[in-house]
Amino acid sequence: MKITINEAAVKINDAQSIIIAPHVNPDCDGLGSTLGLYHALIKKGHKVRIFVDDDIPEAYHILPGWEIFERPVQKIDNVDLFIVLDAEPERTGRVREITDAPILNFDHHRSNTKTADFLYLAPERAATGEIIYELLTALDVDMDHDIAMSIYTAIATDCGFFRYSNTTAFTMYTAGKLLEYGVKPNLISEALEEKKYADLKTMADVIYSIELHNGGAIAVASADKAVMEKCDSTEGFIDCVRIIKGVDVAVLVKYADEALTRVSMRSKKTDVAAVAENLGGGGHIRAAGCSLNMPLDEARKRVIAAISEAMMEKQNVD
Ligand SMILES: [Mn+2]
Repeated sequence: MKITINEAAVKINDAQSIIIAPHVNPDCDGLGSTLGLYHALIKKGHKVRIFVDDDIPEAYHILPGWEIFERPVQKIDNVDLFIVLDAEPERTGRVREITDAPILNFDHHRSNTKTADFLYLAPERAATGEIIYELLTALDVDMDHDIAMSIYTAIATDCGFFRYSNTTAFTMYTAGKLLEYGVKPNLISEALEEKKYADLKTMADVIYSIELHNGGAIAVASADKAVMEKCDSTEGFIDCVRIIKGVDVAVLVKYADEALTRVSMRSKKTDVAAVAENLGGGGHIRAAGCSLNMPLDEARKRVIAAISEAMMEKQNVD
C-alpha cells in the first residue's frame, strides 16, 4: 500500500522497536540512508537495530556508525516496524527472515516490486538519501553532523557527485543544507574515489578490453576471471566506459563464477532499466544492472543483443 511521507512519519512515531536494513550488495545510498535514519531515530528515543546481509566494503567505512550494522543471525521478537531502504524487502537477503514486523519501505527505484506493507516510492528522487532528508523533516529531527554526513554521502554517490541526469534542484538544495552541519565534500569524494595501486593497474586491463558495437553507440568492457582475482574493487571502472565520445550505453560485464556474470549499464539516452528488467534485473533509466546465469562471453553477447533491440525499438527517453 502506497503512503505519503507524513503517513510514514506517523508509522515511525508509533513504533518503539525498529529494525532498518538496506539491500544486499550494499552501496553508499543504502548504507548512508540507513545510518542517517538510525542516528536520527536513536536521538528521538526509539530502540533501533540495523542489519545488512553482506560485508561492508572498506571504502564505505567513512560512514559514521558503519560498525553498528549487524549480520542477520537469529529471529528477533517484539519488533514493531521493519524499515527497508533503497530496494524492495526481497533484496534484504536473510534480514527478511529475522522479523515478522510490518514492513515500511522507502525507495526511489522504479523497478520496486511493491510488496511492502507500506511503501513510499519516489522515482523522481536521485537517491533514497533525499527521501530520508524529507522524512527527517517530517519527523522534525534535530539534524547533526553524523546524520548529515550519512545522508550527504548517500545522495552524492547516487548522483555521481552531482554529475548524472538524476541531479535536480532538490538534490543540490538538500546537499547544500547538509553542508551546514560540517560535512566535508572533498573528504568524502577523496575517500570514495581513491584506488589501490594494483586496482588502478588492473583498470588498464579492463579499459583495454573495451569493444564498440552498434556503430559506436554501445561500449562493453569485460572484467574476466583474471581481472576479478587480482582486484578488490571494480568501483569506477564503468565510468571509464561511459566517457567515450559517441557512446550511448556503457556496459561492464563482470565474472562472478563460471556460470554467473554480473552486468552494469549506464546510458545517456536508452532506457537501461527496461533492458535490465527484461534480463531479470532492475535499476534506473540511466543506471541499471542484472545478474545472468551464464558464462561471461555468453552474457556479453546477450546484453549487447538486448541493448541493440531496445535501441531499435526506440525506447529512448530524453
Ligand atoms: Mn539508491
